[in-house]
Amino acid sequence: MKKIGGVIPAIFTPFAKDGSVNTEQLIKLTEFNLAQGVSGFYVNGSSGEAFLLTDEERRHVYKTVKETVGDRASCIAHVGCISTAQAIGFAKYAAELKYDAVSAVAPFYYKFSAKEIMKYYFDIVDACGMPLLIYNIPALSGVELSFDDICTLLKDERVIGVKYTASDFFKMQRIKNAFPDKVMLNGYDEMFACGMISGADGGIGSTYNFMAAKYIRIMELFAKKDIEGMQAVQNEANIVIAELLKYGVMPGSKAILDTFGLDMGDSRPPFSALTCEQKKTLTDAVVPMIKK
Ligand code: MN9
Repeated sequence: MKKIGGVIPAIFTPFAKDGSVNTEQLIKLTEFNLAQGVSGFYVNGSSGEAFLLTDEERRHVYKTVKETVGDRASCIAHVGCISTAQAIGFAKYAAELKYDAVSAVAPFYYKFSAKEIMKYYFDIVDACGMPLLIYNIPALSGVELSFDDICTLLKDERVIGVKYTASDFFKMQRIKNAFPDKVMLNGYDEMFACGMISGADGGIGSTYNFMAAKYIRIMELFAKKDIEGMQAVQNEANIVIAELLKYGVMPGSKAILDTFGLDMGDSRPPFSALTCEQKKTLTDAVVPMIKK
């Protein structure tokens, strides 16, 4: 298994005019990310609109990204679903494709008990034999994994770490402190520097798709203990993110990537497409800061 850490984009899924997955642009976006110097890929996560894809499309995305990356960076397949069997199906496919690890959001919607959620994770690792990264994103999943639940999972050697998309840095720090050898990946890009200070080994995020350099820089500055430098670069990223959030992360990011010569298309309904005017207002406001 390749070492997982550093700056890992949660890759977006480009769509063609007819709404289908745009394979050519997905390959181009993967290469674009590699050229930015990213250390890995998180495939079919929230940013990839995984829950808006059919099973067949999701498999196609795993395959396309992994075949494009080859051995040039680590690849993590997000396999999370409400159904354990469906998640296992994706995890087995990721194993076949030689992904480095799988990751899964907690099963959501039905308010499963902690016991049921623990079983879901253990069933996935038992079935696929792959290292697993817990995906903790309570704001979207509605499932708050407790400190104790996360520790129970991390005690298993097959559970290699957490993608921590939450702003409770006290909890992040406690987890890292309890399991210093497990990988902690920050989830909210706007809090990347806070995550680094709280013990993260890097991050997984959507805005890395177009401004990975800023996060790579924050990691370098952290290594040099240059806190003011970290603040300055995080501030640049946050000026962009504050604008982006007005339009929605996926639709807005796709409009930004279009200005870099990619053709990302619109996000899938029920996300609404941005108007040409909205795209222009957003990109005029943020692209100079991204390129800074
Ligand atoms: O987990 C991403 N979360 C989602 C990572 O896509 C829901 C983040 O990268 C956020 O998109 C980003 C903006 O809030 O921090």
